[in-house]
Amino acid sequence: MNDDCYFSVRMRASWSGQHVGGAERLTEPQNWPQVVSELSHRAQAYPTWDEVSVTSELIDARSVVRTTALPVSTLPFNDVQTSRRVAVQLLVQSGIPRDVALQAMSLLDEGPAPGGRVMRGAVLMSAVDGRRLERDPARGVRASRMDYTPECRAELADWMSTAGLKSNRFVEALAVATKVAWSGVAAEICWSDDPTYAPGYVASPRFGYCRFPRLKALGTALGGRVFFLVDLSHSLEVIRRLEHCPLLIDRLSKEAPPFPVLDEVL
Ligand code: WAQ
Ligand code: MG
Repeated sequence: MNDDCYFSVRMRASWSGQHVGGAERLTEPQNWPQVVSELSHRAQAYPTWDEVSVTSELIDARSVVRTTALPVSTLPFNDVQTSRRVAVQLLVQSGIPRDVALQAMSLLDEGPAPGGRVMRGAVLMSAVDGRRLERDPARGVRASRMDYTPECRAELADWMSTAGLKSNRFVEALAVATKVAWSGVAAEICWSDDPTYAPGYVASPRFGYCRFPRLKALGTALGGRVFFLVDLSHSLEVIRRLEHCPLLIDRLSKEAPPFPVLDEVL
C-alpha cells in the first residue's frame, strides 16, 4: 500500500431491507483501522439492524480536493411552525421558488421513499418545477467521499464546546452540507428521521449552514434531505461530484455567516 492514498470508508446499516443509517469518512492510511472501528461503533449504537456493511476503497491522494466548511449559524426560533416559515424564506432567497420549497417539505413529512418510508440518500429536486431527478426514489443521491482533516475535526470540536453544541450529528451534517454546496447544489433542506432528534438545517452557498433547533416534531420517524438544482444542464456533473469526488474539509469558515434578511415571521 503506498502512502499517496486515502481510504474512503462507508458504513450502511439496514433492518429487513430498510435503511437504518449510514456514515462516510475519508482518511489517511495510518488512521484507517481507527476509522473502521469508529464506524462499527456507530452502527452498534443503532437500536435495530440485521445487516451492516463497512466498505473501504483506495483513493489516489492527488484526486483529493480541499475546501472550507460552510459558515454555521443557529437561528433563534424554537417552534417548528416559525422555523419552517423561516426555512422557506431562506430557500426562496437562495433561488428556490416558494411552491417548490413547500413541496420539498411536504415530501419529507410524508416519507420521500416509495410507501412513505425514509430514503437512503437525498431527493434531488428541480428548482424549476419541483420534479424529482433521482433515478431511484428509494436510494436517492448520497453525498459521499468527504471528511474533515484530523486537525480541522479537532478545531470543530473546540468551536462546538464554546458554542454549546454537542451532537455528533451536527459534525456529520456540516460535512454533508459542505460537500453538497461544493458540488453545485443551490440549496438543501434536512431534518433527521431519528424520532428523538428535532434539529434540522437549510444550507446554501449564500447563507451557509443555518441550524434550526426544532425543524420537526419530536416522535416522528420520518425525515430526509432535499438537494435543489437550479441549473439542470449540469445535473450529471453535480451527481458525480456529490457521490464520487473526494473532498477534505481542512478549515472552518472565519467569516461570520451572512444573516438573512427575514420578512416578518412572528
Ligand atoms: N447524502 C445524502 N443523503 C443523506 C446522507 C448523505 N450522505 N446521509 C443521510 N442522508 C439522508 C437519508 O435519507 C437519511 O434518512 C436522512 O438524510 C436523515 O439522515 O444539529 O441526523 O443521519 O445541526 O438522520 C441535521 C441537524 C441532522 C444537525 C440530520 O440526519 C444539527 C441527521 P440523518
Ligand atoms: Mg445518518
